Amino acid sequence: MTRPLSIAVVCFPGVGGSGVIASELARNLGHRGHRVIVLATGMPERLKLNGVRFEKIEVPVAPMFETAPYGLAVANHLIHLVRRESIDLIHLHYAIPHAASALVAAQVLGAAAPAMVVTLHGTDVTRLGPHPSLNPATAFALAKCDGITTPSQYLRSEAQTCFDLPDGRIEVISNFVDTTRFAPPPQRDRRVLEALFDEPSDGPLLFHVSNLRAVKRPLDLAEVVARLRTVNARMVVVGEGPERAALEARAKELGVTDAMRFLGSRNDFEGLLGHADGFVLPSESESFGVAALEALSCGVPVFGYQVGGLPEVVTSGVGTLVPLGDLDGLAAAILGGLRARDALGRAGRERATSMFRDDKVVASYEEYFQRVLASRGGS
Ligand code: GMT
Repeated sequence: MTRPLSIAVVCFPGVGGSGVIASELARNLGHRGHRVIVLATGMPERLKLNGVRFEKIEVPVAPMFETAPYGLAVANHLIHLVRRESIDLIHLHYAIPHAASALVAAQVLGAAAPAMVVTLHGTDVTRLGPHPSLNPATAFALAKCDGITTPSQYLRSEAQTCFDLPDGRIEVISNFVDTTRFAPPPQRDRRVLEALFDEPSDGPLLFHVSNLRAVKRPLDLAEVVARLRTVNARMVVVGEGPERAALEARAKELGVTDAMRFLGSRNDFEGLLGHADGFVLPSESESFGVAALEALSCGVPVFGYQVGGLPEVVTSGVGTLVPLGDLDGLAAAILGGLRARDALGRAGRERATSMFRDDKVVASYEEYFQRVLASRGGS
């Protein structure tokens, strides 16, 4: 680290990966001596207990607003913050609407505006980015900000096309994992997960964590369990989301309700995850896949589809990715992976610690921030 910075972080507080990464990055930067303030409409789950300063963004409601003016509230909060105290850099997670909020704040603040860095996370590029109601202003705002990052090469390429950004404009800085918190248990014990089910069984124990949105294709989880009924596979599902009811209904139709356990939203799942035989992530799109990385770090092989940036995280020695929607292939890959479970798990842990350990990646962010500041003459 060169000099300590004052950094404001803007993120969505929900259970999604962008909020997880923003919170963990804020915590790590704080530990490395930077002054960090996180701004969001609520305290992000992963920020709780982490001792990072938090400010709530207030979004006014009024009878004439069909939807609250969140983007404008972010811009104004940033303006007040910068007028009140010294801020070197504002790091905004998720481009929509944060890139436009940053642009408005920078215009109002003029010469006093700090450096603005936007991290693109996924659907801000792949789903929302091309929307005519969002694209031109977001592309303009991104062109004006001081730095842009993506967590994968895949998302960089998509973002360049979507927002018409030139080569070299986007820095790839991967997502990361706390390899101490997400670590293999000293002794793998299948009874830890078996205890969650009514009946004991010797079948494979699978695990899934997500916010159960349609993009995660959660119904495929029940399909996979049904295809692995012959070996008595069971699955633990952590997370809450709009598709949970549909998933439970599909599990019932397929007769696998007893083989699936829904634990709801919880933040302490790492104590369970390491005892699983495999992690299943059947997303149809994933810019990176933080949940997959957390599984690798716990020494658990990952199985999913060849989509987006997932192949940059899950390589062939640490799990298997099959073509999107190939449920039979996915079930077969899990069965095959079980035979090499320990070797895959060891290689996954090694990959997580050597490539994606939090302190290494946070140092890359630090270096990038310093470069951005130097390029505008601020360091
Ligand atoms: O883009 C989203 O869907 C939101 C975001 C989130 O908040 O969950 O997820 C994305 O960002 C994560 C952190 O960078 C990535 O690990 C996820 O792969 C990515 N999700 C998608 O691309 C669908």
